Amino acid sequence: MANSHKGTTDMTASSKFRVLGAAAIALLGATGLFAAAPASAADDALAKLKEQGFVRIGIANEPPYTAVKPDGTVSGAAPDVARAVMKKLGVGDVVGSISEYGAMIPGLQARRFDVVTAGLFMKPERCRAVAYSQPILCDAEAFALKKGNPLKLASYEDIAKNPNAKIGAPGGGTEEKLALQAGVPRERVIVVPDPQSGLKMLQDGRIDVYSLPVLSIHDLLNKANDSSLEVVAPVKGAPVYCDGAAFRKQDAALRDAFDKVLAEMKASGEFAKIVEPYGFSAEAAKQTTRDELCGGPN
Ligand code: 6CS
Repeated sequence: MANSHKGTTDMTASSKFRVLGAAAIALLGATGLFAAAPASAADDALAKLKEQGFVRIGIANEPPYTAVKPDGTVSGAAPDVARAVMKKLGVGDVVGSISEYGAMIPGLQARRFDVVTAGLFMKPERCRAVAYSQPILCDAEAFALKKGNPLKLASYEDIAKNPNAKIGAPGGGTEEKLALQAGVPRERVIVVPDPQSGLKMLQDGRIDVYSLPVLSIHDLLNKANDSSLEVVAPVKGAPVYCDGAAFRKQDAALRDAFDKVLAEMKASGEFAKIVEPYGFSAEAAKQTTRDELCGGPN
């Protein structure tokens, strides 16, 4: 040890130290004085969730992706998949925390929740901030608008071109981003907190079009039962997106454990049994990968 204090550059001394060190470690190991090999990162993160007894999931409240019943129970395709995977990993249940889409990643990073399972679509800018699971729910984009589509809106570009057209979309959501990217001025892109508010704003004429993914818009209008409204889907020129469960980057090992179970459920048919009653295609999620949707490894 003295040599190391002297910082000797004598190779003989330092190599002797190394040999002595190795013998000492072997001796200590034999006496069991060393702690067991540290658990893997996934084991650590999982152990914490098991101890907690539930996994805190970031959600919206946008059926059929996510839904919170009046009694507080959480359903929807994304939480149901997360609940099934986590159960197989030994974590009892999910506790939902409602968030605006634009606040989900900051909330995850601030440890308000353990994972986002909300239909948060994979896009390169989001993939830079989180560790996504493999794809789960895929969908195109849609418009809800007045029957007969009086402003003839079929794309986000059509909204940009019409100086009177106002679009409602979730704050920090994909549809807001697509409208802005298509050239709709900020003042004509109205942030809508949830589908019920979007429906009301459309019915009151405060917006001319409300945009969400296809299954969300159909769910909303089927329940609204309002014959003065109609759906335009898919929105011309908008991509089909897929979400994944979004973990903190430092929880990539937990994400990998989640992915292993998700792959088994996709192969066994259990995944399809959960998502397809909600209208999602299990095949669509199997046809693509996280790396494709992120534009590179995530
Ligand atoms: O990921 C998003 O940004 C979008 N995902 C869903 C399921 N609904 C709207 C939101 O903008």
